[in-house]
Amino acid sequence: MSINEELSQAASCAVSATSDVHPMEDFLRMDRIPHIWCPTCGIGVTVNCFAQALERCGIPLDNLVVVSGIGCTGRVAGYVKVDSFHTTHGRAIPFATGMKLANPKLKVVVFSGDGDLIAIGGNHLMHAARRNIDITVICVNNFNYAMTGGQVAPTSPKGSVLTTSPYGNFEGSFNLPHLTESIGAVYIARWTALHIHRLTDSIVEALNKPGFSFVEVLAPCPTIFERRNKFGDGLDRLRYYYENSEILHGADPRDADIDLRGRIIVGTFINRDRPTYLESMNNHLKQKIGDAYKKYEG
Ligand SMILES: Cc1ncc(C[n+]2csc(CCOP(=O)(O)OP(=O)(O)O)c2C)c(N)n1
Ligand code: SF4
Ligand SMILES: [Mg+2]
Repeated sequence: MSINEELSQAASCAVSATSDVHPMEDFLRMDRIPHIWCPTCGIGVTVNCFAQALERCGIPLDNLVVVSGIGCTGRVAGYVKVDSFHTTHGRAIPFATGMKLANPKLKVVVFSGDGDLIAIGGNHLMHAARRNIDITVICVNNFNYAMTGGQVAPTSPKGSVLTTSPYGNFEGSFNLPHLTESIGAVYIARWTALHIHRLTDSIVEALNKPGFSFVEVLAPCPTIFERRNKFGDGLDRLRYYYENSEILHGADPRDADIDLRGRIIVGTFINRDRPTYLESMNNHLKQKIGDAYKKYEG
């Protein structure tokens, strides 16, 4: 596919459809549109991919819950037409964990930003992945705390110019595929907002994968990150992704570091199996107390 075809597909996800009926209307709360996101922000593209994944994943929507934290990405919970919860900053994962354990039949999806999930919520991410809690986490990584004006985040690449790093960020940043691989996630993929088909496919795979699955989406934030770092608007950033991203399925996540202006490795890095938290608990207690233990199914 040419850059122009890819860009026009991505752009058509970011702006309203020309017909009166949006193709994803069954999955979105159209009464809440227009949404709050800036033109060419990558969050809208990601929501569109998620809606398409919901259409394809085969999971009954009555059984699916979306949980978001706080931030521009955190507003996703308000636009999806499923049961959804807009929780406090950083606490989407513990909230989701509680729901999954209270009702294991639910498919629980956490959809939030890099600051929410990796900074204030980083500890919760770590323990949910370690325990292999059966949830899917979609992380929109725009390399900053956008909603609060663009503070530096643990995901901001070295050299990033942001509100709190006017001379460039000097801290090292997290490589999210490597981080989540080392704490135990069973499915890990990274795409950019340009890779709409591959991102949609990965969300479908993640939704159907038992255990802790993690999908990182590198998304333009034209209003803050792209502007301050002189990357242009969101479409310029998509062009940058086109020219600089390389698909390497199965690559070692340690090689997936992000440089401010360097090559970006994307793909499905990890797809492995291990017992979920509830499977481990049921097996353990069955072994310990035998027939006295009634399998926990919620
Ligand atoms: C306890 C608490 N601390 C700080 C804030 C302020 N706050 C709101 S959103 C946000 C960062 C959001 O960043 P991210 O998750 O990356 O979302 P984005 O806006 O970039 O999509 C912060 C620090 C808050 N709402 N609550
Ligand atoms: S500030 Fe950035 S992340 Fe927030 S809506 Fe605007 S472009 Fe998107
Ligand atoms: Mg962010």
